[in-house]
Amino acid sequence: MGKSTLLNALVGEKMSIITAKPQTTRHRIIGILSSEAFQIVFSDTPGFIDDPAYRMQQMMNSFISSSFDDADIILFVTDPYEPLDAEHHLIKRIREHESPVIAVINKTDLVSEEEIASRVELLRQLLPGQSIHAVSALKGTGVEALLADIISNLPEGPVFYPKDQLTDRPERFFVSEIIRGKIMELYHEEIPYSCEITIDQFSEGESKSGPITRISAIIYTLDERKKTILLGKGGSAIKQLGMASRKEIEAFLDKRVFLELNVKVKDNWRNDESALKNFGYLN
Ligand SMILES: Nc1nc2c(ncn2[C@@H]2O[C@H](COP(=O)(O)OP(=O)(O)OP(=O)(O)O)[C@@H](O)[C@H]2O)c(=O)[nH]1
Ligand SMILES: [Mg+2]
Repeated sequence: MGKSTLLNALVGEKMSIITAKPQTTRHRIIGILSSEAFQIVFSDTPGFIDDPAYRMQQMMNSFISSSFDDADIILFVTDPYEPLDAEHHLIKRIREHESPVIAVINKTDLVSEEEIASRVELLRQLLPGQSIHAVSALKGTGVEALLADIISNLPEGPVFYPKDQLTDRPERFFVSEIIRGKIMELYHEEIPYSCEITIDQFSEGESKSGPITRISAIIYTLDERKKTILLGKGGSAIKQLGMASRKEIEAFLDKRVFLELNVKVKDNWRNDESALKNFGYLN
């Protein structure tokens, strides 16, 4: 659908990780856009999972529910390919909800004007009276107009965050997300879905060539076989992961980084309450 791509485009920062694989976003990620006149707190969420297979996926769905509960405006992000009808879970849920809804048809760079028009018509029928925007989050088309519509629908209220604050999560969360995003890009099949990352060291230090941020991360996976795949022959895969991650972390922090990755097995972590707490899915 491109929810995270849209969040990044609206906030103007590379905040939420984007990959071609489904279920990339696992948490509710907040991006804050402030000006003299307004403050918008955007929540990026996971995509809805019809049939959660383990506790982590249930928690992912729960982040959508909590966003529904808190939101003043709901952005329903869809694309020209998603099957949509009156029975669609989110359409039903949105129709029951009181907040204004803005339906966003994303990825319009991939289809013809006619296809966009028929999609707009379909959404008009499914969500009568709500505004509809056709955008390309990737190219930026229509994002300004969407933002203007969001601003015009904002309720009056107090400012929640300092004007220069972009998110509510610490740097180390984004560092772990960058590593997870690289795992999603570099590994296949079930590997990306078997992994979770924690950061066990994040400290500013000195090296011969100047200041350096030392980061050590643990990649948890489900079993020894997956650990072997993550490491690769002679450690070649993990080395590639480390290099790709470090490059992106350096760009994100705007600092030189020394990154160490360790792989550990944590059996069934996706159903394990204490592991899920530790990984930030449960309070
Ligand atoms: N052509 C095109 N591709 C897009 C656009 N927006 C997003 N994409 C691509 O669609 C894929 C998924 O984008 P994401 O932003 O990660 O989608 P998401 O809805 O956040 O996905 P999950 O977090 O997995 O639920 C990526 O490969 C993006 O580059 C767009 O406007 N046009
Ligand atoms: Mg996402």
